[in-house]
Amino acid sequence: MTPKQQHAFDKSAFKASMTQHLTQLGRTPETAEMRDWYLALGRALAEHTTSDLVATENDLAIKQAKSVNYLSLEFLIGRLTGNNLISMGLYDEIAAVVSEFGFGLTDLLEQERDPSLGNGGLGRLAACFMDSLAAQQYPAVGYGLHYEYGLFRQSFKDGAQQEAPDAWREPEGYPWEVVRPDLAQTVGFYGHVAVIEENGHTRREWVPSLHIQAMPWDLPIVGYQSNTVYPLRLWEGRALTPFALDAFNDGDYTRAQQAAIDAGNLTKVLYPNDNHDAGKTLRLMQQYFHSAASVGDILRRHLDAGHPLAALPDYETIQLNDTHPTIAIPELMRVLLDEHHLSWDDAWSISSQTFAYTNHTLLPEALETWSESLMANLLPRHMEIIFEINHRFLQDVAAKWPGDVRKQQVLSVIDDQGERMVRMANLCVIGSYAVNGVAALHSELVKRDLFPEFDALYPGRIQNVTNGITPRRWLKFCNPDLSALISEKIGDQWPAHLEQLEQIAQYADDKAFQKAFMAVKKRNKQRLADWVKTHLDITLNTDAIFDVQIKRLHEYKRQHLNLLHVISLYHRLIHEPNFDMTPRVVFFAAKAAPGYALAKSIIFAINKVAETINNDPRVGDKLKVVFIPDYRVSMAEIIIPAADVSEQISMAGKEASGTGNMKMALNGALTIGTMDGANVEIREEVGDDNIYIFGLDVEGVNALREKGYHPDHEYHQQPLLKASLDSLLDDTFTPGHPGLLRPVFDSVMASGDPYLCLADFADYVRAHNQIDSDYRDSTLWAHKAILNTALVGKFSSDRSIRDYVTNIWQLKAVKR
Ligand code: GPK
Repeated sequence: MTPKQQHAFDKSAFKASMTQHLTQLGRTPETAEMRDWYLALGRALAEHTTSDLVATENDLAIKQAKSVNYLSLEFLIGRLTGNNLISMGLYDEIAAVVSEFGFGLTDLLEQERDPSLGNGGLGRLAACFMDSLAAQQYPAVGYGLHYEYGLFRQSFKDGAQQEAPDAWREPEGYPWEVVRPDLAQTVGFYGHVAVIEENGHTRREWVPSLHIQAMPWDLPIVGYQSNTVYPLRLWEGRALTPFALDAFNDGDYTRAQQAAIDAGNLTKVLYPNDNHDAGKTLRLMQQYFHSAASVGDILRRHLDAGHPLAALPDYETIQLNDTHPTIAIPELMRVLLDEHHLSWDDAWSISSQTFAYTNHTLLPEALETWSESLMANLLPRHMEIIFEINHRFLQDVAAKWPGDVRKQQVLSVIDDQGERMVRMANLCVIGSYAVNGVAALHSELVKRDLFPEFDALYPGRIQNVTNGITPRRWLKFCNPDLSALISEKIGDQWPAHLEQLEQIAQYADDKAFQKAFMAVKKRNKQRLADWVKTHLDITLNTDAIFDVQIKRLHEYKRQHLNLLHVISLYHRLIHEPNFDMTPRVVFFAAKAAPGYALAKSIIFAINKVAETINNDPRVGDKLKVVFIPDYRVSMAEIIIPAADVSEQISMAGKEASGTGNMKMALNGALTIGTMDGANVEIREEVGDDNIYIFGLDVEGVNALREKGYHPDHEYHQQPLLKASLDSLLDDTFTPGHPGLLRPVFDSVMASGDPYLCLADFADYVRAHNQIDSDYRDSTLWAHKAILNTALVGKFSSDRSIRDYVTNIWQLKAVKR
């Protein structure tokens, strides 16, 4: 691995720098431990990326070009050191340096704690997009929050999920970040709106009663094989010094004091919900804090570069990663109206040409709404501006559909059925010049089911950009052996041009290549098996099918359907004397939101089933079930290269895209999946023979609902399903304690099986049987696996970014 280097590498200077950083940690090369060496390495490398970051930031060509500002409450970046070494083209050089100090580079890299500043796919997508922006040198800034605690760390106690805080920077700080006090912002909350008379005009101005400082921390996003480094700018909430107390209005003093205590808590912790809106005040405070600081910084950059306000859409575009940063729209309006004294029409013209919005879900429980009274209290001026936006918008609706009150009701930003709520998605669609879904099917459903009236009102505004993944982290870095094998055949340019992998297809039936490809897979399986042995003390057979489901725990993702299949295999192994199956290890990894009781019950059930099966001597090594705790990016980097089968089994219509599906296919796993999200497009690329599609599609789901769905019919008609479900009620998996797994049983029986697990069970079993038999034909399997790697080049996030650039953002690359 020797991509071209951006800077001449001076080995002895670098060694001196590392020793210097050891000194700053109070260590010498003699007393330093592994962790000290890792920190010294990170800090020594960060000197280079920081100087490239500052140089990029000061590049006049970039100031004169258009930039994208990616606003996201989550950036699930994962460890930076290994990846940055690859981007910097220094991996081998640093491995040599580190070995001269007596260490292995991979061991040192293991010292880094993952910055888990996101929940799942949405946050990881933001990280892949930053990587692809930098690789292709499209000017960009990522804006996020500097959570003191990332996503909780997960462990199991008697099979039940336990959560512990994730102090990812403790205790020495994170070597890659740099604080930028000169760029700090101040953000207001609460207070009132003052009416100011000024030479015959009245204007309105917000007088907040609480101010919180937003301190930016920059993480370097290093462009692959380029010296372009963009900032991922994360805002930390800090209480202002007591001297600012005079800003407090008397009447609000007590409340402001209480809020001041909250100030230090503002960015303490990431909300651990995925695809779910919990509606907590502190969360809205985080959202506004993030938006206000980011909008402030964007305007500062724009004005510092000497551009007129009116030209903002020519130089800056703001991408809203889901509705979480929606409040940036009224915030920009407020600044333009109240601080720069623009007219409404001028301000709206600027704002509505600046924002674009990505929708990541159709799940009703994930669509954010905020209580109008809560918002009016926390952000009184923004609430006024939202009313005005809505008032003008509803006039357009009335003009388009005269007298149609229902249209007004569904399109209004305010939901007035019951407690009055602000619908953030509606505000986004109204205030953005482009809206996109994240896979072809999803974008169609956004138009057809979620926003049909908006699509009629604004034809062409709703578009599709299919998600992608960065090939640097998800192939080159995490699967070095496969990367080397590919480069041997097609050269080493593919990490920046993933469509070139197609050239691998010609080797799909080449015996020697098949052998080499499967040998790599086997080594990756061994690496995972070793991890499992060390950490979980379970011995695995690497000849078995490694069947993998890794993603957040959610009913719609149907880990419990997978569990039912596992139980059915166990049942047959025990009860059918002639049952023969290809050995299989079923891997799960998933965190459940701490407040999501059923998700936790499913985790508990999987753990109990695993315990029973893994310790039943009748099963031998035919079947093992492994739940890997504390799923995170660095764990994914070990699991994904080892997967034979990728489980993408959401109920059709529910998974907007999925991106784990892309990662596993790229690493040569075959997908078993429904016609949902990006599975549809993966099938288009790899062909029907190289994917296992099962179950109801969106139309089938709708038809079944229409007709009336009765899970108990499935239960009574399918003996294997019934037997599997019944074992959740007795004490098969919880010896001496029958009934502990009843919540999972009830979820698909008494609760009506909202995600149709039982309806899809039979076809899921059929697809797995096909996998079982295909895997035995190792030539056939190798052929299919190679074609998966070869044919998924489309899913590079470089392509996703080019789609955004061409169809939405209109950026030009600035090569440095
Ligand atoms: C969607 F709405 C949300 C959310 O709150 N969190 C999240 O991770 C995911 N997502 C979708 O569930 C995935 O299908 C999709 O691939 C991913 O966002 C990125 O678009």
